[in-house]
Amino acid sequence: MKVAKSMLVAAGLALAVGGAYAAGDKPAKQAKADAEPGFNNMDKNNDGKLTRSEAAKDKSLVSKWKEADRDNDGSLSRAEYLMVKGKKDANTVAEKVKSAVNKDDSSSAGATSKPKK
Ligand SMILES: [Ca+2]
Ligand SMILES: [Ca+2]
Repeated sequence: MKVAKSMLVAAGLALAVGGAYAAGDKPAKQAKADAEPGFNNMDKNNDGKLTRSEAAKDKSLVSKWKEADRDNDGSLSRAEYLMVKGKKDANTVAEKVKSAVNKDDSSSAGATSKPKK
């Protein structure tokens, strides 16, 4: 009887450990947070706005501060932040598409030069 009980405890422990591991195991999200501080991370006083000093970690954000602060109140609301970030993401995607298209061009050029043989 004692053995059965300890097996149950062990099973319960394994479940608890497994659950904790699953909860903490989000590598993709973690990597993204490392690459960019993010709004919530930078909003130290949690008022839903970024002051210029709060945003100082994000150099690209500071460099576009005037463009980002649409209502000129000296801080960025989440909407203002996302608008600037969205723009940046769109540019990144556009660049990726461009380089992909260029790659296709060079590979098709290689294919057309093949029959020359
Ligand atoms: Ca703040
Ligand atoms: Ca603003």
